[in-house]
Amino acid sequence: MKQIIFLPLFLLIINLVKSQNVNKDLRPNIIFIMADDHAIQAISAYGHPIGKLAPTPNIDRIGKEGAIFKKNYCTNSICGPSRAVILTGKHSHINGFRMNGDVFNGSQPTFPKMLRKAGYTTAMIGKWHLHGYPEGFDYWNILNDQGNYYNPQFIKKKDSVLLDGRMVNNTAHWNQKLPDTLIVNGYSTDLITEDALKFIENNKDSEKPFMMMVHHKAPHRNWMPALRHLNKYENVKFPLPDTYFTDHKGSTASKEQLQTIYRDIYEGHDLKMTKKKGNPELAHDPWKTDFGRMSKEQRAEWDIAYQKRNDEMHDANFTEKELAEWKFQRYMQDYLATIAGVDEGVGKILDYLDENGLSENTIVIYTSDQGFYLGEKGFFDKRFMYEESFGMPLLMKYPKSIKRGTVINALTQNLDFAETFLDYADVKIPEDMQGKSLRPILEKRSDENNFREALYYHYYDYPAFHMVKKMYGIRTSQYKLFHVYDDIDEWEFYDLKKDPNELSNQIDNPKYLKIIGELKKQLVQIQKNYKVTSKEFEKASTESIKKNYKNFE
Ligand code: SGN
Ligand code: CA
Repeated sequence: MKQIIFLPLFLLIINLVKSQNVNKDLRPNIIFIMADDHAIQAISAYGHPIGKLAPTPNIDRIGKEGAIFKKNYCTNSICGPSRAVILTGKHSHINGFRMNGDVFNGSQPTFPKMLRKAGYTTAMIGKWHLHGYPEGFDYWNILNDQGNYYNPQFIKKKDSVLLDGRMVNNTAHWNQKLPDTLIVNGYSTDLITEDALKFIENNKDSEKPFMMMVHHKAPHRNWMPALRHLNKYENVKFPLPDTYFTDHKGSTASKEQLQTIYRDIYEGHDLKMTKKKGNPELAHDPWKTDFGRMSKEQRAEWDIAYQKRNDEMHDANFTEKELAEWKFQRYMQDYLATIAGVDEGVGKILDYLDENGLSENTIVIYTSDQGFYLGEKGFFDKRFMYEESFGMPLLMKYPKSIKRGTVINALTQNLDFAETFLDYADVKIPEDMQGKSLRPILEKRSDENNFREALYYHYYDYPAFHMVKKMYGIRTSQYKLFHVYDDIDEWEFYDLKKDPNELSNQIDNPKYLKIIGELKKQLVQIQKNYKVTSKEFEKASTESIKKNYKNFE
């Protein structure tokens, strides 16, 4: 009797196990973690003195267990555009999202859509900022617009129904007041991490592989650390960049920007400076939504953490120069303390993968949407084609195919991410994508020196916040040439070996005449290859644009 019951049960179990093995899709899971405005200088694996004082052990782990890219760049150093390039594998002039505030055309092919079609479960959690709801995801839970650090508003895939009446062509009306029910109490970095862990938990036993994008708000302006990190760096003195007080000789665009720490940063909103000693009321704080949304308890803890330091500042009677230096320290302390939260989150995800036997078959990527200034040339923010803002951190691990401790020096770009993900998922890379899979160089199957001769860059967002002018240009392994245009017509050229800080524009140096001539030709060629047309410059008034681009198309 017993045998009669147990035999079918036994066969059922055997079949179940068998069918699982047969059906299990062995392609790797992909976890794509991206921070917002995380500078290379602030990741300790890159060896910069700032990173050493504020280590990021968990982010570094990705590089140690896998690869670190030393020369990775964006194509357009600003949030939305970088995200659109990453999704499409196409430059801004092709995917149509040139500057923040544009609306992403969600009907175009993107790597998440392709992965989903090829059998992946796809998710997008955190900052999206493309002014249109995500498409191509089984699950999404995004911050509204830029997002806030404290008690942020999240919109979930199902919530979009609530807003349906206000959606036009899949465009969320970002400025409309969203229902308060979408506010989630807590700290944005932690909330995003928790949701990411939940998603892995829910999908780890599925037959399908998953691709999850975990996109943090931190360390974006106005740099509000988690309560547990408010005092983390208060006693650390960060090295002031040699170029902090530069006069920007040779660069009108650098002279005319509005992103200088000691001039343009908001003392209350950004630096949490108070108006008076002994009073927590903030100095200049034009937008009330960041502090105004904190609960009474959060705000009380916050005020206590800053009070002593702010009072000391009031007592100090600084000279102008001393105050400028003090502002740099406060900026660094807060910026880096928000990164401490991100690093802890990365650690939680890596630990979860290890503890659940998922590490071997999961690709983990860490990057930022662009680089950022930590006081170099006196700046915060990004946008310029100089190294700090043009460069992007990139670390990637996949134990199955990437050797521990791999260092990549090839010129790579965010333009290559989509192609890389598709390649690892065995999905054919569409021919009209403009980047290249990084897989061959990661697996050392091809010589990284031949990966790419030159990078192309184009920034469009002017006139706009921070007033960084429009510019496009080219970077090779040794040189950088870019044209600042529209209400100006100025070229900048740097020999990066001789002048890594890009302080001395050599555009008129006769010694470089031949090299500059060659680079200009190469720039026209690279624009042709990437299908840049004269339309791109239609609105620019500069004569040299008209001269240079009339023979396009
Ligand atoms: C906000 C910031 C700017 C920043 C842009 C774009 N000001 O406007 O400093 O350059 O976002 O950043 S804030 O005080 O409102 O934060 S991006 O990363 O989204 O491109
Ligand atoms: Ca950004």
